[in-house]
Amino acid sequence: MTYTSVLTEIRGRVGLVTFNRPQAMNAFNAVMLGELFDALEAFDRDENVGAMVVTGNEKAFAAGADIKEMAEASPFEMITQGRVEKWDRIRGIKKVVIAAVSGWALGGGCEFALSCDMIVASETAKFGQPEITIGVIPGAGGTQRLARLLGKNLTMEMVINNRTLTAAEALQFGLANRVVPVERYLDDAVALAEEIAGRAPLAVHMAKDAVNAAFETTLTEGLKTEKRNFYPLFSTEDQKEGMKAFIEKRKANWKGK
Ligand code: DAK
Repeated sequence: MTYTSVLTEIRGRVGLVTFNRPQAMNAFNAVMLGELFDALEAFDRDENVGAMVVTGNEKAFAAGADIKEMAEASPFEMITQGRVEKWDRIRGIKKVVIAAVSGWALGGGCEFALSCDMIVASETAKFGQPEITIGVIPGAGGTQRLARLLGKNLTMEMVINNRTLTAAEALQFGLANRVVPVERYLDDAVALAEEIAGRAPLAVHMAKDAVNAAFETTLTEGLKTEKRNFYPLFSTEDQKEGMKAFIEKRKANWKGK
């Protein structure tokens, strides 16, 4: 598959997607958004890929949706162009996706990073929801995902008063998993993804699904999901291998079965 607005490569067992609209601070136009999810879904199906990383460049992860593209849109066009469905495609990805963020992660860029499973940030990363400054509000989950992560008051300040978070704040408030010097953020994200790609694939999938359930439902229902994901793993070869390897004091050899 040939893309123009994203670049793709496989490093080890990690599928890497790089936003490629530096002239527009990697703003998401329809083409880039479509290519992003096409690429992630292709990696999700690829047996050679165990986990994924999405990144931008040092100056901008992504500055949000392309304002020039949607400036004249009517509500009807916003709905019928399938934009909402496009953004939701991230929720269908089964393998782990890590956002490697440097520079600006604004609007939809911040929301996309929040939709990933983990965030590795450079010291220069800045997270914000500036939609209020252009007369709208976040539309790809920002109000909900930030409120769950940061609580109400800070989310209100970000969404209503364009408060941005520095990388240090993102780490402090649990939005970023780790913050590293700018020279290292991508390599560290890929190394983390490689580590995850080396784990038992079915267990990783069930774990991701169970953790995500915590944000969808009540504790009682979430605990049921956890059990539903836990027991079937005892029918896998990897569970037998993992526990045998522990007892025999050796490294497990995962098959993904
Ligand atoms: N859209 C289009 N172009 C953008 C852009 C954007 N979001 N951000 C930057 N650019 C372009 C600039 O227009 C400029 O292009 P030229 O003028 O050179 O042609 C180029 O990128 C360089 O930008 P600057 O000259 O502004 O660079 P600076 O370093 O001075 O500033 C900045 C960088 C990132 C702070 C600034 O560019 C900025 O504030 N950008 C806008 C950030 C923003 O407001 N983001 C929120 C966009 S609204 C939806 C779901 C989600 C969304 C929509 C719908 N559905 C489910 C339907 C999401 C909405 C948004 O994200």
